Amino acid sequence: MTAVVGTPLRRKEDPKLLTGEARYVDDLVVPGALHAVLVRSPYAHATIKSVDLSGALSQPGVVAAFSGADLRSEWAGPMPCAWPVTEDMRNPEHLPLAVHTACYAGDAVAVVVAESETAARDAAEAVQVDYDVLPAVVDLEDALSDRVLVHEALGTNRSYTWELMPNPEAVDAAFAHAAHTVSERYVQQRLIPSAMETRGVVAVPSVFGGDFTLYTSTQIPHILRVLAALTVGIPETKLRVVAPAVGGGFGSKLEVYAEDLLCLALARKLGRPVRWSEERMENATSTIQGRGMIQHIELAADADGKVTAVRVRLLADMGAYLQLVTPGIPLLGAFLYAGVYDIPNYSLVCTGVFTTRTPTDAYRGAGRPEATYALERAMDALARRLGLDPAEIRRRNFVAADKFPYSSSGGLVYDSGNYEPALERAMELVDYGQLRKEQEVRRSLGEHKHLGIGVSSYVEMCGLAPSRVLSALRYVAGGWEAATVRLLPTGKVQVITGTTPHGQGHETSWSMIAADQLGVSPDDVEVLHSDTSVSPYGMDTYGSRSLAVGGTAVWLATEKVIAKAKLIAAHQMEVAPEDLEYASGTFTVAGSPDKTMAMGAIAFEAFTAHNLPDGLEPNLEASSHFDPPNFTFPFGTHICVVEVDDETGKVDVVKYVAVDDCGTQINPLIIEGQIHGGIVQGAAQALFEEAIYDADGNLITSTLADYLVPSAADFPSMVTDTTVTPSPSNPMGVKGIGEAGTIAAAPAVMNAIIDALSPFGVTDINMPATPQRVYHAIKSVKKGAAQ
Ligand code: MCN
Repeated sequence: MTAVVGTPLRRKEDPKLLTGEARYVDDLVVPGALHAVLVRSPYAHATIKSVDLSGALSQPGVVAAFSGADLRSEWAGPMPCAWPVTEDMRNPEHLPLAVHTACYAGDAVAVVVAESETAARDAAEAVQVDYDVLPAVVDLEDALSDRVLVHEALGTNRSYTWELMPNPEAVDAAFAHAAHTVSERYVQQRLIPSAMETRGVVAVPSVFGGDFTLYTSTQIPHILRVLAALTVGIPETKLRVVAPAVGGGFGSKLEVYAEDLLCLALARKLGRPVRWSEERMENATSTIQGRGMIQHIELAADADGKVTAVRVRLLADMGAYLQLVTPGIPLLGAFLYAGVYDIPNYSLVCTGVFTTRTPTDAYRGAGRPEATYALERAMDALARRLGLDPAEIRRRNFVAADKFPYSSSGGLVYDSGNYEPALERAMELVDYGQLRKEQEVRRSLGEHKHLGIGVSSYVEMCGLAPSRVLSALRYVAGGWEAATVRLLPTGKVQVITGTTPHGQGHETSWSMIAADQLGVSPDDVEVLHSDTSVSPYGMDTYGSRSLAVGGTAVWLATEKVIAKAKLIAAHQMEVAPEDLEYASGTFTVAGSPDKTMAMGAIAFEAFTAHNLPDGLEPNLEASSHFDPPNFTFPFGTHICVVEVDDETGKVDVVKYVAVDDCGTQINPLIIEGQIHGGIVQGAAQALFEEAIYDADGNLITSTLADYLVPSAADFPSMVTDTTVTPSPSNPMGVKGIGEAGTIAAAPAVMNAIIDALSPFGVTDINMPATPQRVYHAIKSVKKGAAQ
């Protein structure tokens, strides 16, 4: 059997997904199911004086309606936040339905349950809520002043202040002695994760068994099971959580949502299945949002442009409440503000702030795009200050290849890396020297379309995560992953994984790993996942962890299977186990190439158990729980080329080159797909997407007509390449790739735009760089120069 790992195998899950055969939550037919519709606050901040449900209850088909007060006794605990980042973090009470105060436009205040979705929607409009409108606070710096308190009881809008200051005096000294410094302020606008499938839930009770099945479009069935059990007060053993086909999540479905808990509580209360489907506009206001941060970054450098210190201050927008990992998101980037550079001194302070807006939480990259953005923009600012080419300033500061494993001043140990070849390869692919010449020519001719070249070198921390490190960061769960590998009597293979794919191709990747290890075809491997009854243990999918942790668990389980198979083969062939050699699913007696026994035959012997070694258990199956010793640190360089029209402000991406390194590659085709999608998502932050709120806290980009999600037509074909630097953090040497494109792309695009506009003296434009913003940036510097 030829090895498949490393080959671009097409994804085996795709035919079902592409032909409509896959079943999403909304496709599930559940007889007798009631439909829940939530009544949401139209105000960003308001006291709930009363909720009158009578109008709804009198509508045809309505079975029940409840206010937050009515359901209060249903909750065994508040909505969970699993990451109390500091001991004194302030976490306001958060219930699935607000009782006293609505704290963002979209906060749910009542629920109507009816025989049909239409009946429930009509009746929801008849619910009368008497609000006392309170002032909103949408601006982060304004929120910090505590002029308006989001949660009166907390007495402040600060949730926490988290510091990473190994040696603040050394940082101050580096700045005091620096030949050059730059001080930049960047805004990470809020983004709306717009998965193809909006959220959906069906909770099915067993009236006599007292147990519940929760079908939900989640990335985390395992984590949800534990936390829903605790919040709704259902014994964990009575709750099964199933994530059927899930149409993307990008972090937004790494969450315990009010609707999951409400459907369970309502199913318990009413004794009937209860379902809920999210509308696209609801998705904009009531699914978590991403980013939302103001960043102050300063770099100190010597006369040669060698950076000696980085100092960072962050204001992170929590939104109205702390969701599952809201406070920890900035921390996932907080250790990476030195990035790929050997910067000896480091200081960072992050303040988490409440505003009357939709809660924020994980969105593709979660903290790491923010860190990479600030650093890569600041490196370009420093290059301009010194008159150096952006590529040259990076070369002068890269962590040298012989320094790995590298202990960063941010407190991480980067597992492996070799940064310069990725930069050089990207420059070669984009034809960097030629582009710079073309840029000069265009400038000298006074053309209106300006060429801009943006470089972004990144390293990220993924493969979440060593459980002990998570504990040190005060995260309440572990970071291990589980897998079971089972040989069936016919020699086919079953892999049961604790990961929860929702677009990443795990069925294919895990099949490839098991196939090579056990000498079968990937088609002979069945991968089971995303159902807590089938895979009872798992930590699910996020943080580009699934391959490095979950895929490794699969690999380790196959090793155990092979070890047991060896004992059976040796017994059957009447030789010592040490005399057997193993390759591609076949044991061969050393020195006797004709004496072989294949894995399929061993599986059958293990199944019949007629002739096994004394004391050996029947069947050929093994489980593994892998807790990695370290994160993995993928890296690379992306180069974006733009044309900016100074008469219209329009930006066109004309070329995009990405060179990424995710260690050993399982499936290069999947990797390429992940990079493509990731880049467009990152570039969309730079060019198109922004959740815009008015001063009263209303989201004014709540439809896909107002919130610009890019299409294929908005982006040119990308040129991708990879380098391969295996990770020592796991036996296969793999690193994650699911977020890399997003992490690298936004700074590459923005650096390109600023590079194009540097002759005008434009040094910053807030994202997204819309034509209006670009145009006004050019006009305002021209005006400034004329004055
Ligand atoms: N892979 C590989 N070799 C490597 C690295 C990865 O073949 N060296 C393959 C893996 O086997 C897997 C895929 O690439 O099939 C992604 O693996 P990994 O980097 O481990 O990421 P996860 O599977 O943990 O996916 C999570 C990641 C995150 S955090 C977000 S956000 C994201 C992303 O994946 N959301 C996605 N990609 C997405 N893709 C889709 N279609 N939809 C989403 O919601």
